[in-house]
Amino acid sequence: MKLFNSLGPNPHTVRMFAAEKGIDLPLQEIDVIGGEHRRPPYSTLNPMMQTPAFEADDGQIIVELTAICEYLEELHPNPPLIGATPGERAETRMWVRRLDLNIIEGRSRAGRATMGRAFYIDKIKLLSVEAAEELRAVVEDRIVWLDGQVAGKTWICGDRFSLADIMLYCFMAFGAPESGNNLPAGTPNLAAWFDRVKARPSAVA
Ligand SMILES: N[C@@H](CCC(=O)N[C@@H](CS)C(=O)NCC(=O)O)C(=O)O
Repeated sequence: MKLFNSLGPNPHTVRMFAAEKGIDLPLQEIDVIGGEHRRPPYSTLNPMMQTPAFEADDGQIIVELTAICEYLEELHPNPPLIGATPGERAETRMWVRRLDLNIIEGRSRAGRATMGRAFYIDKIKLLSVEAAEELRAVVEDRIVWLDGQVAGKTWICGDRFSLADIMLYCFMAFGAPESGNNLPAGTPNLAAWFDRVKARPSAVA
């Protein structure tokens, strides 16, 4: 197996997930800044032209970080990071879906249209800067909502550290100052949660 890796929070999520499980994941670096992901052979392997992509031992290519993590969990169920029971798996998937729909996709889209504008402008369709700022505000509203949901919990799924924590951590850590995070103001519960995740050895994977 190997992971087509690059800078960015999406590959980081898979590396951290694998590190939590003690999986030695060989990496093949893809130069996203140099546009390697938009040219063959990578663009043939992953027509979405994004990283990460994962090549299984039987040669199957799996794309989308949640699909890759699900696959790794099936091969290496312990420690469970999606869940050991149907109920645990459903709870993790509920949070992962909420993160994807309400925070991660919106934050990525807004970031590409603002901070990343010069890089992306001639490559993909972008929101206007104004729309991106509005989207950023919508996302921040959902993060503040999430802050209330994690009050009194150690992890997003309560006592159970999961893929949901890894995903949100990698996105809130990406591009953040060394001593801080990308969380909006008014999220003290998530700020404490962020520091707990950051203290795990896997965070630097
Ligand atoms: N939905 C994808 C998102 C992948 C993604 O956005 N990857 C970023 C790197 S973190 C990327 O390839 N960016 C370069 C580009 O979009 O041109 C997933 O779940 O893996």
